[in-house]
Amino acid sequence: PKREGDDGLSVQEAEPKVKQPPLYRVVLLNDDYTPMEFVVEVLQTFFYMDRGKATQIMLHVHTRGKGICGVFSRDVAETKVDQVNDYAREHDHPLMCTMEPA
Ligand code: TYC
Repeated sequence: PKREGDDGLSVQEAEPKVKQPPLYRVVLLNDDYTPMEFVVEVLQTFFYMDRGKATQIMLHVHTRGKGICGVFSRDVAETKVDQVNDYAREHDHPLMCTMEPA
C-alpha cells in the first residue's frame, strides 16, 4: 500500500488478503418416483432441517423442479451431495442432488 513518503522501492509489503472461500449451493432435483416422505427424511438427516422446513423445501422441489438445501464451502457441499446420492441409491430411489457456485 502507498503511504506518504513511500518511494515504493524499499519494501514489498504484503497486502492484507482476506479472501472468502467460494460458496456452493447444494440443489435437490425433482423426479417422479422418489417418495415425498423419503425426501423429507433426507432433508432432516443431512441438512438438519426440522420437519416443517423439510416438508416446505420438498414441496418446493416437487412443484418447481429444484430447490436449494443449503449453501456451504466446496468440501462440505461435495460431502452433502455424495451423502444424499449414496443414501438415495442405497434405497433404490432416483433422487438427485447437485451443487453449483453460489
Ligand atoms: N415428485 C416426487 C413424488 O411425487 C416427490 C419428490 C420431491 C421427489 C422432491 C424428489 O427432490 C424431490 N413422489
